[in-house]
Amino acid sequence: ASPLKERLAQLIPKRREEVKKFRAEHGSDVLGEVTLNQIYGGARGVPALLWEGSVLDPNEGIRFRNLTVKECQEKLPSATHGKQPLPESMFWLLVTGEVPTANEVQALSAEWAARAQLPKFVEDLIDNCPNTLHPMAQLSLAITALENDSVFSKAYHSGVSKADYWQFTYEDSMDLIAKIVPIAGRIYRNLYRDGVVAPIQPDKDYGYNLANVLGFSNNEEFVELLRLYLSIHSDHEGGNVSAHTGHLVGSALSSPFLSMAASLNGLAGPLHGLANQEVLDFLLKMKESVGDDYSDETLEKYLWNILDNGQIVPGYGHAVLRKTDPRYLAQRDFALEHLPEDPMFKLVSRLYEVVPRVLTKHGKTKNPFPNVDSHSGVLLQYYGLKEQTFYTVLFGISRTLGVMAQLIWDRALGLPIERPKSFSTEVLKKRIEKA
Ligand code: CMX
Repeated sequence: ASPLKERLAQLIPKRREEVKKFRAEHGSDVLGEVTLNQIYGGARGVPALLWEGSVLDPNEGIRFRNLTVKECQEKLPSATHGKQPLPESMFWLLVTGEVPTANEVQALSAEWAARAQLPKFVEDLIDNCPNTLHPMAQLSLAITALENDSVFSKAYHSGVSKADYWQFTYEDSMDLIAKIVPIAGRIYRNLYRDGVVAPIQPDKDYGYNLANVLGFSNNEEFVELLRLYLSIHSDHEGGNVSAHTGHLVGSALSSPFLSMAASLNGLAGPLHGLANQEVLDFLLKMKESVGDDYSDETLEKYLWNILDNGQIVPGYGHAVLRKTDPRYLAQRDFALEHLPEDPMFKLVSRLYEVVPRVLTKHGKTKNPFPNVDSHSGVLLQYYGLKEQTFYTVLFGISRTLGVMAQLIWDRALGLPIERPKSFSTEVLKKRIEKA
């Protein structure tokens, strides 16, 4: 039996009752209005989605089930000799709203390791991808292919009761979280190494196993970095492209595999998760150009050149955040502790001082401060994971935790198919004239 599934089975009936009562009492209460600019402006700020795992405050940053990044680092169980939260403990928190015990976390590690076996045809599918196909496209293909063994799809077609959908969503989610690790390992080892993937260790945790399939598990510091990375990239409330896409596609009762593949395709965009790859490209080019000259004058000149060319500074700005992302700060703390003298970290540090000033003067972006993607690349390259085209895959593994946690609740609460209303410009004009 799965302790997490047992806990969920206790929590779901209570939550269903709570939501039923809440809706009965307040179902017609008004939470906001929508302006024409919001319709043309990416629905920014429109309150329209349910998302249980996390809520984003523009100034404070993310809270996972009401815990800040720092509180998660303090409260969530870590590895025996580590101090970063184990991604298992983050998943438990996102799903249940509760901090798990060390035993509960260990049971999750063991369950994920036990479910990690890949179907042979999925391995062949990855092996047959040309090495020119971006790792995110390979990841999405492989996750889509896991549909072959979806217990949710089978249960749906065999006519199970809607009240039980969550159980099958749970089973697929657990398989997906488990299998995405050897999938990522295979993509990495095929593209950048010898194609040999280390087996999943049944007695090790998720972060260790990810490091191991990539070929980096002999460095405990890197394993700790991955545990931190996987925990903090997991969830960023529901409106971002990857989270919203997973939720939307799942609302059509597409399986967790099909929903997550769609989510990953959104994460692969340069304005979203691909920004971590773009940041390292940007830093390496900048380093080549400025050498060791990190003076204000040289860095500012370089940045203005980019902006004057109509390009963006990757890793800076955010649709919701208006201050420095606490996930950036958690990674900065890690760097200050483990690689304070690394020249690339020093460049990132200097940019943290210079870019906000330049972007503020430039006057366009609503948030001149760094986001999560601004920092991850320099940490990974320090430990030898230098292939930046792979970075978004790591983000994708982590984001799977948040999207799956919500998908389980979507089905537990019986949420319907999503279908917001759209209008043409002509119809909008008519409605505005009438108003
Ligand atoms: N560099 C230059 N210009 C920027 C900018 C940046 N880093 N961030 C925003 N702007 C510009 C926008 O392009 C926009 O210009 P136009 O008016 O010409 O279209 C203007 O400032 C206003 O944008 P905004 O309201 O501040 O930002 P949005 O909510 O539209 O977009 C985001 C948010 C993240 C896409 C944007 O800040 C950006 O492109 N940043 C760089 C890419 C990045 O780091 N993405 C990762 C975000 C985190 C994640 O999802 O992983």
